[in-house]
Amino acid sequence: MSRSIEIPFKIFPEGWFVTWSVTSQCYFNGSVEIKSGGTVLQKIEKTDHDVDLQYLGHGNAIISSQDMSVVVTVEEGDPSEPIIEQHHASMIFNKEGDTVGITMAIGVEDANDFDFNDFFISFAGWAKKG
Ligand SMILES: [Ca+2]
Repeated sequence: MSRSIEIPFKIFPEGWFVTWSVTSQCYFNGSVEIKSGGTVLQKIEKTDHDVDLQYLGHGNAIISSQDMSVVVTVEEGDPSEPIIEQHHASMIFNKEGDTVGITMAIGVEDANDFDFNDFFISFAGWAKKG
């Protein structure tokens, strides 16, 4: 039985260049979907029981909607344990004080040791591409 969580966020303005990368240290199989405006921009999967740090993938997009979310699905484990997360965000400013970049990181917990490293998704969004 799979368990999942959807984490919505609206911190990147429409039209920004948003990049992401995903790692895992969990035992279970699962997936991470990056969405904008309800459309899945990328689905990144973990398909083994290796608990060593794994780099699962990365991607980028000019986002068409500020309404973004991450969906983390874990295919195994105790179905009574909810998937939970903690996240933070910060800004990068130019010398005039304008916001030129925003970073965000999401730590996801899939069991009961609360290390929040089972899936880790980091974002960097930029007002300007290239
Ligand atoms: Ca954990």
